[in-house]
Order: sequence, then structure tokens, then C-alpha cells
Amino acid sequence: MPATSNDDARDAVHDATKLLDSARHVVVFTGAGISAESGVPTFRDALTGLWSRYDAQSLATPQAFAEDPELVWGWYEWRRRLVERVTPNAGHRAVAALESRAPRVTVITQNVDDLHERAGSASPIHLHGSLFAPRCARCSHPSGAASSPTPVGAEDEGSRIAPPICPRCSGHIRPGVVWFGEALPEEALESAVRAATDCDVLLTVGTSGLVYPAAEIPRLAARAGAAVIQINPQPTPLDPIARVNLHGPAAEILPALLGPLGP
Ligand code: BJW
Repeated sequence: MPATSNDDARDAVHDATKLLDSARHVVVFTGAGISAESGVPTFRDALTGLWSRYDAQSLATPQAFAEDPELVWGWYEWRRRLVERVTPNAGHRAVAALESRAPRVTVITQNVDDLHERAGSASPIHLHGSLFAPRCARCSHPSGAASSPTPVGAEDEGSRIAPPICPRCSGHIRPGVVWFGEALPEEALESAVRAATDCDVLLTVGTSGLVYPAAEIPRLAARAGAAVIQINPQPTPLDPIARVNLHGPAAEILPALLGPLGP
């Protein structure tokens, strides 16, 4: 009898479970897709709000901030407040629970939200910074601006909001994220590379695998001999290096995959 797609999906989950069960060090590498079911739009799929009016890639640059700081700061303030309102989903929780079941787990995320931490992951590596760590664009002095109240009438994602001014040097405060053309935080990148070259399984979840050098992390792991398992509803450029491809939403697949693991 020919295998059905249900059989194929069951086999894929079985293969992935076996790989995870025998792993000494699991790296979980996440992108925007893991937070999608919490209500945080992904970077490239989102077609609503400011995302539909502006190309997100062109707002996430130092040039955009220099040209229109109020638009860019307003967009990030809107996103920070959105993240504060949402909660981690079953996918984030399954990843956090894995830490008490597998011998060693490293979570590497490209996301600038804090949903892994809020789900209980101990110390996720943030490759692209955080919405909650603003700093001066001129002197890098950290700012407490992340707790500023919403200016009246500035609740929607297209609101222009003047960035706060640095008390040290009077420069503009900017979001503490990594924009295109900027270097990733050195320590985070080094730790991620170390983990990728040491793990036996790398689970990549909800990333388009298009943005470098982060997209090199699963490739590095595969080259070092790790089995790559991918969770994504869509095909990505990482498909060819994945030993197992699980097609579907992270908040469904992660609990099904990680729930039955371990002691
Ligand atoms: C679901 C789902 C569900 C949906 N469940 N899944 C080599 C080749 C070509 C170009 C370059 C290269 N090396 C460097 C570059 C340039 C550039 C780059 O990569 N460009 C590419 C676009 C081509 N890289 C850089 O500029 C980097 N810097 C750099 O290289 O510096 C060099 C340097 C060295 C020394 C000194 C100075 C400079 C920096 C990259 C920074 C990226 N920053 C951003 C913005 C962060 C702030 C913000 O959020 O606003 O990071 S861009 C954006 O993309 C964000 C994300 O973290 C990142 C990755 O996106 P992600 O997470 O994959 O999201 P999406 O939306 O793309 O995909 C979502 C996926 O989820 C999809 O696949 C869906 O199917 C899936 N999904 N629902 C599971 N329910």
C-alpha cells in the first residue's frame, strides 16, 4: 500500500524524536515563526499595518533611523508594546521544558522579543538584540527609555514618536537591535558558533533562513555532523540540509515532538 502524507508526517516525527532522544547537546535555533502564534507578526510574512505600508527591511537599517528617527522609533515602540501584551505560546513552553529533559540545551534566537525568557528558557542567546535594551545611537550609553509611557495619540503602529535624548551626549536613543549592515554582538555570535559546532542535533524553528550570518548557524551545525531538524509550514533554503523536515506551525509541532521526550 502506498504511504500517505499522514504516514510520512508520522514517520518524520518518529525520526525526529529518535534523534532528540539520543542527543547529548541540542541546539534550538529560532526565528520569527515561533512567536507568530503568540500574535507577533513575522518579519517577511506580515502584510498588515505598517508592514504593508513600508518594507520592514528598509526600516531596519541605520540609514532609515538617521533619515526618519521618529518613524523608526515609533515603529519599534509599537512593536515593544505589542510584545508586552502577548504571552509565550506552547512552542516557547515546549522549548523551555526541553531544558530539564535533555542533557544539554542551547537556545539561539534571532528574535528581539522576550518570549523565550518568559516561557522559562534560562539564557537564550539573542543574535539580533532586544526590543528592551535601547541605547544611545551616538555613545552607546544604555537607556531606560524602554519603560517610557505611550505618548497620547501614539498607540498605533504608524505613529511617529520622537526618540528620547541621551542624558550623557544628547544623541538620539535607538532600539537595541541589530540592523542590516551592523555587526552582531560578538559574544552572542561566538557562543552560537561554539554551540552549533558542538551539538548533535540542531532544531531550527520558524526562520526563513535568509538573513546572514545567523542563517549560517544551522549550516555550520550540519557541516560539523549534527542532524538538523526543521519546523516550518513553508519550504526554506534550509530544506536541503535538514535530515527531517516537519511542515506545520511551531506551537503544534513542538509540543507534539518534545512533549513525549526524556525521563
Ligand atoms: C512559521 C510560522 C509558525 C510562519 N510556525 N514557522 C551573506 C549573503 C548575503 C547577504 C549577506 C551575507 N552576509 C551578510 C549579509 C547582509 C545582511 C543579510 O543577511 N541580508 C539578507 C537579507 C540577504 N546581513 C546583515 O546585514 C547582518 N550584518 C552583517 O552582516 O554585518 C557585517 C558586519 C560585520 C562587521 C562590522 C559591520 C558589519 C545583520 C543582520 C541583522 C538582521 N536584523 C533583523 C532586524 C532585527 C530588528 C527587528 O526585528 O526589527 O533581524 S532583519 C530580520 O530578519 C530580523 C530577523 O531576526 C531576521 C530573520 O528573520 P526570520 O526570523 O527568519 O523571520 P522571517 O519573517 O524571515 O521568516 C519567518 C519564518 O517563519 C517563515 O519561514 C515562515 O514560513 C515561518 N512561520 N508562521 C513556524 N506558526
